[in-house]
Amino acid sequence: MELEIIHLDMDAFYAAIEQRDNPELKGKPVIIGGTSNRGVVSTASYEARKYGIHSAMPAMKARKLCPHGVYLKPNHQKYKAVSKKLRQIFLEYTDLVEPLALDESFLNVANHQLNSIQIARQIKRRIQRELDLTASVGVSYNKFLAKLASDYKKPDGFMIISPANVEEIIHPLEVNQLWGVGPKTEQKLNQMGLKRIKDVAESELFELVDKLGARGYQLYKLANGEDNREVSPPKRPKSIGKERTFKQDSKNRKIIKAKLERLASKVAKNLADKDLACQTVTIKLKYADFNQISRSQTFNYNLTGEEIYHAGLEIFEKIELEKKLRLIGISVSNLKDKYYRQLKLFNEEKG
Ligand code: TTP
Ligand code: MG
Repeated sequence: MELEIIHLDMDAFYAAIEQRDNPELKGKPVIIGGTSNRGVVSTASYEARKYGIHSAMPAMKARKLCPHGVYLKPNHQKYKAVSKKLRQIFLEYTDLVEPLALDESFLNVANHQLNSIQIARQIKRRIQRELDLTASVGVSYNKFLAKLASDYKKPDGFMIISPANVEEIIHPLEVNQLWGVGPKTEQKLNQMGLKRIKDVAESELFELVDKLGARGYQLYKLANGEDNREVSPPKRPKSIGKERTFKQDSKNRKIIKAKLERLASKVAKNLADKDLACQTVTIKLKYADFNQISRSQTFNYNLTGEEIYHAGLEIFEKIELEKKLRLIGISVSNLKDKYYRQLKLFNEEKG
């Protein structure tokens, strides 16, 4: 049970960004959303939470609770940009990053030379220095516990849950802190006399399964600190490509290269939009008689932007055109996260 999972959750994310960008708002109750009477609150600064304001509260109610609060419209573009920067920091440590929301991610750092606690502290410090924001961070040996840990001392929290302290920390918590337990399941558990995680951990498994089915088994495991869900990065495409048929079959290398450049720039843009880079470039040619060939080249570093065209061109230049071409295509594969510094390279640089 290695401590290799980190969970990070930014504090009062939207509100903290607005306070950062407008120092007059620091220390004040700031409410994002709820600018129109019919809306709901997206989030509230910790100062505003003292008045009982929280996410998803109707604006009307928030205004009654805190009439002198500063109510702002959300600026989603800005929050997305911050989220992207956070992701770039995370990807310097591992490519096993699973975002749950704009401001929240799991990291599996098992493969890094530093240990998870060092990494978690470093990331927390960097978020403070580079983004002027605070995150709450949890470190543990599975996802459920890492998330509980990050939530434990919010805001600006740092918490480690290890096999040695797990019971002491999670046993006193209410059952709604178990992953996936909403009001309905909470009620069922309460009706069984189970109010705290300790009660679930020490209950009879067959009774839980009897009342809750497979979910009962899962909750029993969680209550005992067990969770075997992997940190799984979002699925990325296997390859991205573009191809075009010429209006007229052609053997004119200049025309073909111009077409290749346009296709490559579209592929590069598509890749960049997804924050990806590639290590393999493939050129596909279809001759006028419909015979088709493809040639690939693989690199041991990440290619982006114009590098993709240059790689494609290099491949194309080596091909002897037997006949007129009907179609040309370029595709990229072996896709990598653009911001992920490969560990090997990283280690070599250091050594
Ligand atoms: P949260 O992490 O749930 O909340 P938070 O970051 O504002 O506060 P904290 O983590 O310190 O408790 O959500 C992140 C952002 O997502 C939040 O700033 C605003 C947005 N959000 C909504 O727009 N509507 C919602 O109902 C929730 C819960 C969040
Ligand atoms: Mg948050």
